[in-house]
Amino acid sequence: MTGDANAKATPAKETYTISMDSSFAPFEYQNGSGKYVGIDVDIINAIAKNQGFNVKLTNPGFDASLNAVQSSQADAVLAGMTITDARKQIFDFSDPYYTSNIRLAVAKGSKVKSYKDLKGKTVGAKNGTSSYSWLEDHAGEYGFTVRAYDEASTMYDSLNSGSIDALMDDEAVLLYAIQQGRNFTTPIEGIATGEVGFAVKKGTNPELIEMFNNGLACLLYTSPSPRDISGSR
Ligand code: ASN
Repeated sequence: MTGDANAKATPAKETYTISMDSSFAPFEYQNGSGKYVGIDVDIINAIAKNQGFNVKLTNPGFDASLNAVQSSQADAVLAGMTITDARKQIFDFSDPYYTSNIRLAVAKGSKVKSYKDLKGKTVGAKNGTSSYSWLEDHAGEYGFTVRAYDEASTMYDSLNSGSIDALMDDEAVLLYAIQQGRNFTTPIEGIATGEVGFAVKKGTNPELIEMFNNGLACLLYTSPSPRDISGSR
């Protein structure tokens, strides 16, 4: 961790636009009244409050968020984004705030018990994600076809209706979906994809990364109780 819990960087603009996934519970998702809530929402609101900057949150989806930041339509991505060497070529990342696995899900009762059982089958993943890259890298080896989705709810519904045979997503998100009633199982262990961070377009908004790191350090090391960092619900 590089942040200083006692330091404050100076915002370079009035309001920063933070782009997020559209359907990625429990990190960002719409509650019953259509308001976006979740871990990423809580984290950025708490950090902005702690560091004294304003945020506007938008939820176009994961791949759309990467594009929005690359084209300078948004200042940063906060969407459970894995820190990878390939991404480091085009983004600057904050200190990590989470460690992630990706994992395969199939419908309950499916005969798929290993990657080998995916031969001839169709597996979904969201465009631009680490799950999508993993599937692309292994499609030849196991003989499956990859289907790309813009967002998760259509993909989850496709698995439910049987129009795809399996899907891959972040493990925590999958397990949460199952806990919330999705009729899926995860027959194979997750694959470690590493740490997750907040990202800006490479070479831009350095003060935003500094404020994120300082605020994160403050939340992790000095926050008296988790109740103080929620409040967005
Ligand atoms: N964990 C995914 C990735 O880093 C991001 C996401 O699905 N929101 O590729």
